[in-house]
Amino acid sequence: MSLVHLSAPVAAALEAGKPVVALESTIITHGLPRPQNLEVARRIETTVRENGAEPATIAVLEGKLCVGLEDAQLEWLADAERVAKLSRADMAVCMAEGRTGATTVAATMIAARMAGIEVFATGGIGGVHRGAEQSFDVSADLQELARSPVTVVAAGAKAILDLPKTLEVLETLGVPVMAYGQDMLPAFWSRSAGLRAPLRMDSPGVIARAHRMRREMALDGGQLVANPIPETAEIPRAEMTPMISRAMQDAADHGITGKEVTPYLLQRIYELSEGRSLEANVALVLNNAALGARIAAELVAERP
Ligand code: PSU
Ligand code: MN
Repeated sequence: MSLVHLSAPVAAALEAGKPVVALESTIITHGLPRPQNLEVARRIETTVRENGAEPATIAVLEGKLCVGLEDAQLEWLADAERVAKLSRADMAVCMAEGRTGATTVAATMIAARMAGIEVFATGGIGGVHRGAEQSFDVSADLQELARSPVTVVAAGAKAILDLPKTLEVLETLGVPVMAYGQDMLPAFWSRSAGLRAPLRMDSPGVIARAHRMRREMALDGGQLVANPIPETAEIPRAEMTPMISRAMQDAADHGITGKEVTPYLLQRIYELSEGRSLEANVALVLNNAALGARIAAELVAERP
């Protein structure tokens, strides 16, 4: 029996060669505040559908690697307490022990690869944390981008990360970083990080072609598409900077380490911005879902 439990609509879409977009579940359990998380998770799925692809939200539920969740499963997950946050290191253990966990970017890429899904949309990826020269905190998402052949659409990385160092590590790992429709690297809440992106891509068709070229060359790893937040939803850098510094100081004061760092910072920034960060987060994730669906549609169209 396959390790991957496909939902009926995802199984049907894959079988028919229709476009499918993978979605992560850590954003639901650890990335967005309750109760808005459920509504946002549903809106992401709807946006993928409206743009012509089938959404496949991924999570480990009682040991089962589920690719595509029923609405009741999504609802349960959004409300569940103490769900594990899974990455490459602990995903198999969670499955072996029959426990429940949400998948990060790294774990979602692994599941997508196992299910034969080539495109994945989310909000932000993990990266090299500020102060990593002391803490050594570098997300396993970066390594995974170098291993699993999935095109990941994100809005760049949050300013809780050190963006120049994140770009350096991605370059070392051989991961293409593609800004969508502009020269500058987007930085999550703002359209520009003040850094040039290594690559620029202007259409879903070219991104799909590059993905296919990697497949034909048998290159390991995926592509990172950095899609800028819509202009109307952008929050100026200057407004976010003090909140980010404060959140980082609070994390240090509370001795937060390891996989708790990112969820702690996200929650703290949400509180400090009085919900303002959430609106921007929702706008950018929906924007990424739409682009992911269009890339997936191009990939399917190009299939021989
Ligand atoms: N960045 C965000 N929102 C998120 C995450 C990152 O802006 O929800 C989540 C993703 O699931 C990502 C994970 O894969 O955090 C990275 O965690 P860590 O830094 O512990 O590797
Ligand atoms: Mn980390």
